[in-house]
Parts: sequence; C-alpha cells; structure tokens
Amino acid sequence: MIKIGLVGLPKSGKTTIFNAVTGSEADTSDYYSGATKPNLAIVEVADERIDYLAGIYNPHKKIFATIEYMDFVGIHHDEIRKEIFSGELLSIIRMVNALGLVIRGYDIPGSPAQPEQDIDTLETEFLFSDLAICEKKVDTLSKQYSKGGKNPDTEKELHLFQKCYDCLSENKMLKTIEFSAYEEKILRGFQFLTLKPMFIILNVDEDNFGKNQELKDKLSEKYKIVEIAGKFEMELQQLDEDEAKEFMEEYNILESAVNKLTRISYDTLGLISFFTIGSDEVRAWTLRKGATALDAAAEVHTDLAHGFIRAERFTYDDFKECGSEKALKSSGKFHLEGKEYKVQDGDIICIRHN
Ligand SMILES: Nc1nc2c(ncn2[C@@H]2O[C@H](COP(=O)(O)OP(=O)(O)O)[C@@H](O)[C@H]2O)c(=O)[nH]1
Ligand SMILES: [Mg+2]
Repeated sequence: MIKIGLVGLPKSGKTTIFNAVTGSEADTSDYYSGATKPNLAIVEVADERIDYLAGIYNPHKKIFATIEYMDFVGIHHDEIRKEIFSGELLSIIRMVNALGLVIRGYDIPGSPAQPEQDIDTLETEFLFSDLAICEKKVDTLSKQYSKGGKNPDTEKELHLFQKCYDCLSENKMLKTIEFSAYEEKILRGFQFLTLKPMFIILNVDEDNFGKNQELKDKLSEKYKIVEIAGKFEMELQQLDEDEAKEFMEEYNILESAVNKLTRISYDTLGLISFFTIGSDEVRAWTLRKGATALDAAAEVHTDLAHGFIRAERFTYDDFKECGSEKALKSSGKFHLEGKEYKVQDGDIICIRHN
C-alpha cells in the first residue's frame, strides 16, 4: 500500500489535518499526551467509477483503493532543540513513498504565518539529513579504496556518493540529478528524503480559504499544492454529512480535505487505478503509471502473476458507453493483452492464469 507521511514544523497542523482527513481523534498540541509513535490511518480513495460498477454487478463487497497516512508525532512544542526531526523520526519518515509538507498558513501568537520560510526550513532539514548519510558513505568508501580495495564497484559507488554529496552541498535536492539504472539501484536502499516525491498542504483558517492564489502560484512552480482549512474541517467531523457540506459551502470549500489529499497523492506519485469486477467484489487497485499487466496481476495476487496467461481488458468508459460486457465484445472493445501491456487508468481487468 502507498504510504504518505505528513511532515512539517511543530504546530503547522499536521495532526489536525490527519484528523480531518482520517476521521481520527489523535492528540493535537492542544491536548498533548506525550505519545511518540506516529499516528497511522488507512484512507479510502473515493472513486465514483467503483460506485457505478457496483450498481451494475451488485457484488457482496465493494472495495476502494486505499492510501496510508502517517502523522509523525514530533517534538513537544515547549521543547527547545536545534533539529526539527530526531534521527529516530527521520528513519521512520524514510519509509514513506511521498511526503506531504504541512505548511502553516495561519498566525499563532508571536509567530505570524511565514509559509515560504517554513518550506525553506524543511527543505534544509531534508538536505542536511541526506548530506550526512552521503558524507559518511564517501568517507567509508574512500578509506576502502585507498586501502587497496580498488575494485570497480567501490570506485563507481564512491563516484556516485561524491556526486550526491556535491549536489546536496550546493543546496540542491538529489531528485535534480539524473541517475543511471545502476545508480538508482544502489541508492534505493538509502531512502534519501530529497529523492522522494513531495507536495504541499497549505493549512489555512476558513476565513482565509481561497485567498492565497498569489502564494500558491509562486509555490506551484516547484510543488503541487492543496489548500486545506485543517482545523475547520476537523471540527466538521463532529457534524453529519449534510450539515458539514453546508458549512463548507458557506466558506466556498467545494471539496473535502480527504478527497483533495488523496488526489494530490495520486498526482504526485503518478498513480492510476484499475478495477476488477465480479459478483463477489468490485474493487479498485493502485498502480504506478507505466506499470504492466503483469504488475497488475501481482498486485491482485502473486499466484496470478506466476501463472499469467493473458489479461482480458476493457475500459471503464467503453463499458459505460456499451452498457454490458456482451455489447463490448460485439463492438470490438474487449481486448486480450500480454504481460507487457501498459495498464491505463480506468482499465477493467481479469487475469487469465493457470
Ligand atoms: N487557527 C488555526 N489553528 C490551527 C489550524 N490547524 C491547526 N491549528 C492549531 O494549531 C495547533 C497545532 O496543531 P497540531 O495539529 O497539533 O500541529 P502539529 O504540531 O503540526 O501536529 C493546535 O492548537 C491547533 O488547534 C488552522 O487551520 N487554523
Ligand atoms: Mg502533531
């Protein structure tokens, strides 16, 4: 499952947004309990295509794709320390697939909102953290190398980590470099933060919602960005759906925080959904853009990938237009695909296997 980490400076509203999106009631810093474990919640990705398909197939279960969100319970806001993330925290943050940078867009006593500066601070933290790893690596590798371990692999690795070190020293994220497939493979195990996809969650008061276009335009040169009225939407969790909707409309908030967040997560990671259908279940699955029919099979079950023969496939749009599988077949919109077929968003797939 895709994991997204919510990171940000203390009091930027990470936990508030986590609660708004997941319906949880984790402690915000108003109610700090001293817990240090991250808050975890699995969120369904709303998709009206699943609702439509379930309407046709009447399955026992309809299952939406899911994303896991993690809210890192950082440092108590009274605590004074130099670094924002501890080493332990950073090692958990490294496990996520993408980072949602929660940026405070509201004033707190003694500290007016300074979104651009806060983004800078976070970026610098990530750069330093990766830099420290590269520095250590360069150090060990050059010792090995000078001790006579002059094998070509050591040399290549040394060159690679030196290149990374130089990049980070110039204040540039590692994702600005192009790596060879060989290099990517070596780097994968290190889970560098500045290689991770990132997006921005601008957390604002409801009165300010929708009034930050200039800032958003500026930030969007570098990041995808969503604006969320975190506290307001967290409080709306207490109301029933219709009431909440009414309040949201009053402030011109036309889409819920959870939908905005799942959408930007999909966009940032380049994710697509494919569907499986049947009388037992209608289900959405998540893949990365460019994934193959074999990847889709593996996502559903490793057995399907091992015994893969062909993928039967049609598109959701064609199905909706034709009205039935039979009509699809007679109009030539039912396809058989091999392992290498690149799955498209909205494909409805059935894997033939032995
Ligand atoms: N005014 C305002 N306060 C907020 C908003 N979101 C969070 N807060 C408050 O900011 C404080 C820190 O929130 P919290 O979610 O615990 O921040 P975290 O440290 O990043 O997890 C709490 O007192 C929240 O009630 C917001 O959108 N507007
Ligand atoms: Mg928190």
